[in-house]
Amino acid sequence: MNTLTPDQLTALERQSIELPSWAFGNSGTRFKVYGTPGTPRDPFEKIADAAQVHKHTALAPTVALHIPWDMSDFGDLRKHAEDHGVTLGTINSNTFQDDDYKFGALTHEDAAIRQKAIDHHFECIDVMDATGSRDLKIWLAEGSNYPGQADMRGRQDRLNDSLQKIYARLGDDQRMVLEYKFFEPSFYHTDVPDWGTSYAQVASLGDKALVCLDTGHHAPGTNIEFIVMQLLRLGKLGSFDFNSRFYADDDLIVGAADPFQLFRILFEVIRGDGLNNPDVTFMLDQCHNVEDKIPGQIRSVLNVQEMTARALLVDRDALAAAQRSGDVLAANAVFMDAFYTDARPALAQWRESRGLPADPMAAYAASGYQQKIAADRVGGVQAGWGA
Ligand code: AOS
Ligand code: ZN
Ligand code: ZN
Repeated sequence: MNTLTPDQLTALERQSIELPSWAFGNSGTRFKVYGTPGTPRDPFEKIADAAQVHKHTALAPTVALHIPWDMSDFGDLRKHAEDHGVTLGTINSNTFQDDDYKFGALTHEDAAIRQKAIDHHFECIDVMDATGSRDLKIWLAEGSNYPGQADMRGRQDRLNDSLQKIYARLGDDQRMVLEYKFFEPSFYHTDVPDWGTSYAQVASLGDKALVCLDTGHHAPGTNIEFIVMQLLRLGKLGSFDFNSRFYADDDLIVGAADPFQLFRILFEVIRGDGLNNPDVTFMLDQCHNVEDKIPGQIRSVLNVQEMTARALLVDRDALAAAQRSGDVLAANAVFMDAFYTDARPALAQWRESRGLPADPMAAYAASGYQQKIAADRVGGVQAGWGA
């Protein structure tokens, strides 16, 4: 059971996870942002750090950028990424750090402010042209705090109008993914709170608009794997933002809080042909507030790989037979057998056979890179306030 078949190993070899540039910057809570020695001072150093994750795992060949946090000469940044063995991925827009957006951006009552937010997305599409990125990811911090404060219906209509304009600007090979989040920073209503709203909005735009599912953006107890199944079934799952949470949008290391949930999600990904499907981007959206960032990202991609391996181990023929015959406990046992199988020794051996470190965490620690950046870099920046 704990031996991975050649087909399963091929699936694992093809697995690709996109890292967020902001995971390498300092981050924290509203109470305190702790600095970490060696934190990147600009997007170029973030890319160099992300490349370390790929170097030790062969799992993370692309890096997502955030505009304006990662504003640079994108021709140079693209070349720098390629020189480091990675490429630039999803471009994330930002309409949540400007005073004009206090009462909304793409939904704002004032047409001039809406246009400013639309123009920002046009700028992001220009960046995509320069970086060669395919996806524009939109997460909106818009909503209201008190009943009666805002006309929810009017905002939904204005949102659709703004999204139509952004969509019309996309190139033939470009896509838009619309992320949902049930609350925060607004606490009464959010304009894109759930997958249904995101789906309704993107479905009205066209084939190049899809849903982004951030695993931390649901109410406690939500059956996230059901949403994964449904979006894959509808052909509308464009991307994941992987992370884990104990309480709200904690942005902790994926698989740290609930490995079984990650397993269940990945099982539905495999069941729905979403694994290694170029139409579905597997991104991380995490912050490392107290732990070192590069090993935090290495741990994260390994967690995804380990749970993917376990999900691949589910005996789907036996599961289907038990499901067909109504054998509840046998079906559950097939599922749980795979979940309880420790794939780590097999994965370590397999990594070594491919010229990778058996233990990427140990290999990174031994590499001296962390000590080198701590000595070389002074004055690293906070995620969100980067160059
Ligand atoms: C915010 O809660 C969302 O998860 C965003 O995807 C993301 O964390 C933010 O836009 C930083 O890029
Ligand atoms: Zn996210
Ligand atoms: Zn989030």
